Amino acid sequence: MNETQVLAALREQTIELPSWAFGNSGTRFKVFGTPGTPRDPFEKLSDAAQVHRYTGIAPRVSLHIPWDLVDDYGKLAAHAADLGVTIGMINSNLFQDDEYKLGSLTHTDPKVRAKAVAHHAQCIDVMRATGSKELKLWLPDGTNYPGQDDLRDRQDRLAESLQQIYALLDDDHRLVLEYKFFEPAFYSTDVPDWGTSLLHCLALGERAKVVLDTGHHAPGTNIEFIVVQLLRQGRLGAFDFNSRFYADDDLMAGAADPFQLFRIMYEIVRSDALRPDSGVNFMLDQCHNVEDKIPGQIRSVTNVQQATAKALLVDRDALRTAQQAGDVLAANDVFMDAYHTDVRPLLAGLREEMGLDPDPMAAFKASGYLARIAADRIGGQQAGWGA
Ligand code: LRH
Ligand code: MN
Repeated sequence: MNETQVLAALREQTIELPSWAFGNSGTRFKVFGTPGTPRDPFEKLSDAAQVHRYTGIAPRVSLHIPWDLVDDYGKLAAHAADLGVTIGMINSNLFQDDEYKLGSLTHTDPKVRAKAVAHHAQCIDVMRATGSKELKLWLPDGTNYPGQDDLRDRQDRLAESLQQIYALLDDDHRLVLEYKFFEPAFYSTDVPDWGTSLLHCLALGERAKVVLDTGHHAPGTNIEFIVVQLLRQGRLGAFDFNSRFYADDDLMAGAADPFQLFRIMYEIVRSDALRPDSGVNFMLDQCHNVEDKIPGQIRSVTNVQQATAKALLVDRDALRTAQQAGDVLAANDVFMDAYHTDVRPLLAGLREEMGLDPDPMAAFKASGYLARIAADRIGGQQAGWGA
């Protein structure tokens, strides 16, 4: 790709933001509050719109139900439109109801499964009211001890429950199913890996795809290989980008392992899946436990953008020539050359072309927005996971 083509691809890139990243989050040890933290989904959208305002590539915000419950979703969608953003994926929540202690869609009790299915009917109503076309499922279901439940029966119950949810979708809706290898369950997880999610999606139908959360794999997993396999099947629906040093740390994308993010984005570019109509939704799924949330999202968006720019700069012809020749060092050198390229000047130029400040973080800091919300948002309950 020449520079014009690289810039054209970057100009089209969009990254979806998680509403919950703007609320308080933490660990079982502590959830720290922050002055100015949003108290409701309207304020979360206002903060998310700041990220789009300064990066130019974050025009959608994903909601989480019931964390983002409001009386009037039309009003929320109008508020989003006023801010220049739209509502993206609707995330269901199967991990905070007492009834789901031993499972939700996999529970032995049909009444509990029916409740979990009904929650998705509610989420689909939110999709209709906000114009969202994607229902995103992650279920914490699993067991903590061998023998606690029948692993095969749970899969059969899960398949049946997912079928019931899939049947509720409108024809232009998609269902994306996220996997995670452990936590909150510590012996078995019912959707632990890409293969299990893919099998359930294949059983459901064409509009069911897999969500790859970069923090949901066993250490040492070659995530970009999974990206290749899901793209080959046409079943990669979305990413939840974040980074980690140990487990599901939900740190800023590219912060812990920028090289991994580059390798993932290279496989996206190589399979021509960066295009807006590729059907792959690039989303962040993070928690800013100690850093300021809006700057944390700005940094994460620009980290993904940098990884994408480097991936677009890989000299594909030289790489293929070296690969075909079996020239291991030459091939790796071509790949690493792109990774070692400083793309910050290119991205600064792109932002200027887009009418933006070349340095989004500095521009946001200079706006005084953080001080304003800290002064304005007094009283009320700061938003969080409510766990
Ligand atoms: C589960 C998960 C899922 C969301 C939640 C906020 O670990 O990645 O995507 O529902 O985080
Ligand atoms: Mn996730």
